[in-house]
Amino acid sequence: MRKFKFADRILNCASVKLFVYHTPESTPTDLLPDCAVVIDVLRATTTIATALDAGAEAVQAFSNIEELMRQADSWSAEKCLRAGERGGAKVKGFDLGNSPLACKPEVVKGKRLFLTTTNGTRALQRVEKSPQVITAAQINRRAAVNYLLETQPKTVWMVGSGWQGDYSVEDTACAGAIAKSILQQSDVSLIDLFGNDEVIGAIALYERWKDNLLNVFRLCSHGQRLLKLDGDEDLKYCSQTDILNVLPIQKEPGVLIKH
Ligand code: 3SL
Repeated sequence: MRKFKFADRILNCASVKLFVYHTPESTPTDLLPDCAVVIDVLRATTTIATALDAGAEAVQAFSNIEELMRQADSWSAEKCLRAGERGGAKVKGFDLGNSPLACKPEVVKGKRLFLTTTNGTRALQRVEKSPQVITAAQINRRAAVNYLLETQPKTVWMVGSGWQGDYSVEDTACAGAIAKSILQQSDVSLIDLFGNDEVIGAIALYERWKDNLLNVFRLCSHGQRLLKLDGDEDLKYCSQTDILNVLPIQKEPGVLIKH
């Protein structure tokens, strides 16, 4: 990833408009943004960032298991890992589930992850035709912010993955964390930056929980689901801020590589 120093940052991003959509279903169907930021903190976009940081060649996302199997079967066996979950649990017969903690360099280095998840991969599919698509999570928030400050897309949609059409608090909190950081690092006014009211709500949510993200992850419905699957270590990992300097970016529809 290309790094740039704080002093190099363009601090005037008056032309950037941020929009937050809580779920893929709530995005407009007749429009696309200049840049889509797909967020699934628990856990798809945390796993994608971790896998790429650990040296995976790419992560290819599928909403459909049959299509994933078809494409993975045509890939060289030693460079392919089938990964994914349904209801949080590993898909039967797959190499990996959707735990970011399983994405160790010795497991994923040089390999392509063929990944299917309940919501995150659907959110990616919803915006895959946008000119720029990146993914973000709490663990790589700063990398996403830096990219947006550097490239200054005119319209940015931060799309939470939610859970089967319903709102997920952790995705909106992460969108708020990104919006807040952009606001702090630019000289743009609130009114110029905010594209919809959801941005104001997302920042307020993040401000309320920013010192206690793990607590809200343990409280929220998907956190509860993961705790029943013994997922507390995943919650702890996913709740950390800015621990990875990696930015997943879409190079072709559904295929994410390290920027
Ligand atoms: O829904 C998704 O995309 C997943 O991230 C859900 S889970 O955390 O793997 O259960």
